Amino acid sequence: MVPSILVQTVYSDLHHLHRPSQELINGRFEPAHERPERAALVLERIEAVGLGAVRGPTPHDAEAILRVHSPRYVEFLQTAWDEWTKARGNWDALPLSWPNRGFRQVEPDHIDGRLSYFSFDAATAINAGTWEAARTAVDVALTGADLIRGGETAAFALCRPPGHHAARDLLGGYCYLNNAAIAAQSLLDAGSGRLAIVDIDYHHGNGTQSIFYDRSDVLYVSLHGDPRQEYPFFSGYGDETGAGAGEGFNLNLPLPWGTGFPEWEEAFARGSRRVNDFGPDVVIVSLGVDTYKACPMGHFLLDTPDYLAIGSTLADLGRPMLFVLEGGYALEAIGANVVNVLAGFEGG
Ligand code: OKP
Ligand code: ZN
Repeated sequence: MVPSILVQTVYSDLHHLHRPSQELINGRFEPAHERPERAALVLERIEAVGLGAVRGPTPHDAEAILRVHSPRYVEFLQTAWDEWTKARGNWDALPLSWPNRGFRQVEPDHIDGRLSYFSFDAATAINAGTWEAARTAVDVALTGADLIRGGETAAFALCRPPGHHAARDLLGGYCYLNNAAIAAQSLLDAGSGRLAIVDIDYHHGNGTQSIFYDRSDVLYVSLHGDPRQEYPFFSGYGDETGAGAGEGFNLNLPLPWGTGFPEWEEAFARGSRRVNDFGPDVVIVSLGVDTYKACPMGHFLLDTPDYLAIGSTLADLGRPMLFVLEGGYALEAIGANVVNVLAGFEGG
């Protein structure tokens, strides 16, 4: 018997250009967790188990990015490294203070101020190749969207850096450009009527939520660590249900530290029912595997075989599906966990 569906992967080596050296985490600098090996290991596993074909991205113009991100922000991302090296030197750019409560929301002139204005944490460094890598990750996601538009049942955009924390004009959480949101908007612009984004990364996708918060053509459903305990802390609560025309089209399912697969699956079933009721033309899955029990970044207890079940449940939605890679930092298992979702989908 041949598998009913093969998931094609879109991948580019250019993600290696983004290689932040360190991040501020838990009160100290540590080697960055979001590193090139992550994508390399996922690719290696895909090739080892023989999923669908792996292909490179096709270039898309900047227009698609500007449908989601502001022109000033995109200009900042493109020029930040040059300005930083002129002002500071040949090491990663990081912000140090933010326009918090009571501060002016203005874009300053100096690179230090601009880094702060366009970011929300100090975990998300910019190096020489960050822009090109982030820009290429968008091409990877858009090429995945093209495959779906061309009639494929599913495609996997092996994006790096990830995207779901990036808002219209904010970087953070290792994210610069919101790959999933840009792909979603491109599908809508090409004629899809409605679209669901199912975010199963361990962290709340504050960027994706905020981009579509007041719209009813994109349903955002997210399972994640409860923001009372977990990053990004200021987004992802259950009472964030959408605004204006978007009221009712945002579903957050926060779960406490220590959540195991039975409880996760129960919340996932709730999210899936909402997606079914919505009836999207396409589902985009923000696929993070930092829900894994040994992920250094997460406090859920999912195990490698659970990801097969997740893929199979996603197949039950019966919709064309674009998988977009987000987080997952347990290098020893990232390949198996990501590929299990895709293999579970193929078998489901
Ligand atoms: C990116 B993605 C935890 C600090 C968290 C940033 C996490 C970014 C996660 N003590 N720092 O959603 O996987
Ligand atoms: Zn995450």
